[in-house]
Amino acid sequence: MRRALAAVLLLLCSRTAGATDLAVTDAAIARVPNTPTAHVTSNVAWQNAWRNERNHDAAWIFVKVRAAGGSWRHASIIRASLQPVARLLQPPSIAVSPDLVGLFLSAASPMRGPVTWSLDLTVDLSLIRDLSADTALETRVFGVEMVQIPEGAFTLGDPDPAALKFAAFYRSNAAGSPDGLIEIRSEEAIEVGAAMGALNYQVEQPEYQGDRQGPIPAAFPKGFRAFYAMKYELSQGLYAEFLNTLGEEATGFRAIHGGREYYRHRGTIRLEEGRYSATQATRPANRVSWEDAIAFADWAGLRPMTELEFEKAARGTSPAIGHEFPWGTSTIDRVRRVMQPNDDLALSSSADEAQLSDVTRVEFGASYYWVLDLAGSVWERTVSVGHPAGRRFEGSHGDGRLTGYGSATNEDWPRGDETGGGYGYRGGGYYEQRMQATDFNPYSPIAYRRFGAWGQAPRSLAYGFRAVRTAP
Ligand SMILES: [Ca+2]
Ligand SMILES: [Ca+2]
Repeated sequence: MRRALAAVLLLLCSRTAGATDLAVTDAAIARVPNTPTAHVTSNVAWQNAWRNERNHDAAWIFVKVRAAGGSWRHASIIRASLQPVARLLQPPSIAVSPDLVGLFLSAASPMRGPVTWSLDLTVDLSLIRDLSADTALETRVFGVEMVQIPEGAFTLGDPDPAALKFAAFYRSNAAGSPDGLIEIRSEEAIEVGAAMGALNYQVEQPEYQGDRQGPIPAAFPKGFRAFYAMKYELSQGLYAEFLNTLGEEATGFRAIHGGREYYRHRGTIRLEEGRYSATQATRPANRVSWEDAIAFADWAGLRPMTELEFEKAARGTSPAIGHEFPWGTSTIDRVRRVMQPNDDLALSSSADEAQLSDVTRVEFGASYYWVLDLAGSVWERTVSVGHPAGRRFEGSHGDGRLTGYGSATNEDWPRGDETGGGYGYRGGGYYEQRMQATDFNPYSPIAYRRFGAWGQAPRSLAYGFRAVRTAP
C-alpha cells in the first residue's frame, strides 16, 4: 500500500514538474466610450518565476480581440498598468514592446517563486471591422513564459576536434583550418570562410551544413544583444489555442494532426465541435513544420531564433568545454528530464522545478540561463548562417497578423518546408524509446550542426519549435 502511494506521488510530481504552467484567467474587455479603444483586464500567474543577478524570466503577453462571431484580430497595446487592487502588492516590471504588439511582464526586484499579477491594458480597436458603439466584443489574452538572455560576449563552437566533423564553428587561419574558437563581441558583420580570423566550418554536404559563404550581415541577430527565448518548447496546448484563433481556411494549412500516425507519435491535438484542444497541453508540439513554426511566431508577435542565438542561450558566457551540452557538462548521464513511457516530457525524480539552480541544472537539462530542453525533446529549428535566405534574416518581429492561408508575412524570414532553405536543426531530437542514444538522438552537444543548414523536411515526430524576441 505504501509503495503504491509512493508511486502515485511520484507520478504526480513527474506530471507537474517542468512544464509551462502560466495561466491567464478572467480575461474581460470593456469599451472606452467614444473612443476606438477598450480596457482588457486579466490575471496572469505562473510558478517558479525569478529575477537574480544574472537574468530573469518573464511572461510575453499579447491580446486578440474580435467582434462577437467575427475574426480574431491582434490588438495593439496602447497602455499597460496594474488593476487597482493589485497595486498594493509588489509591482512587476511591465515593458510594452516599441511596436505595441505585446508586453514583457517580470518581477521588478530579486525573487524566486510563484507570481500573480492583475493587468489592465488599453488596446486599440481600429482594426476591428464594422465596429459600432454597441458591437459586442470578445478577447483572449495569451501568455508565453520566456527567459531573458542578457547582452554580452560569448563563445561559439567546441574545443574538441571531434566536433569539426559535425560542422561546428571555428576561427579560421589563412588556409581555412581551425585556429581556436570565435568569440562574438558585438552585432557587427562576421566574415566567413578561409580567411585569417573568419568564422568557418567544415562541410561534407552543403545542403546539410551550409555553403560557407558570408558575410553574416550586421542585421543578422548574433546573440550578443539581449533577447528573450521561450523557456520551454512550443507546447501542444498553445498550438491548439493558436489554431482556435485562425480563420477556417487557415486552419486547413496549419493543423498538424492530419496524418494517420499523429496519435502514435505523441500527438494529442484534436478537433471537436469546431474547437481544437490538446489532451496533454504541456507536451512539446511535434510534427510542426517550418511554415507552421513561423506562422506561430508571427501570430504571437515573436520571431525565429538564429543558430548563433541558440549557442548563446545554451552556453551563456561560460568558457567552452569539449562535447559540451547546454547544462554545462560533456555527458548526458545525469539528465533526469526525459521522455517518460507515457510520452510526456518530465523529470524521472521527485525534484520540482522550484529546485532548479546552477547546481541542479544538469538534472533538469537546463541551459546556463535556465532555458529548458535546448538539447533533446524536439529539434530546435533555427535560422542558419549557411544559406543566403538565412543570412538575409534581420530579426524582424511578428505583428500578430497572418495571411488568409495562415502564413507568416515577415519578408526577411526564411520560407518553405521543402525548398527554399535558410533554416536548420539544432540540439538533437527524441524519436522513440527503443532507439539507441547518439549525438543527435535525443541530445546534441551545443555546437554540433550536422543539420544546421538543412532547410528542408516538413512535419516529423521529432521536429518542434521555440520562438524568441529581441529585448525592448
Ligand atoms: Ca529541444
Ligand atoms: Ca504578420
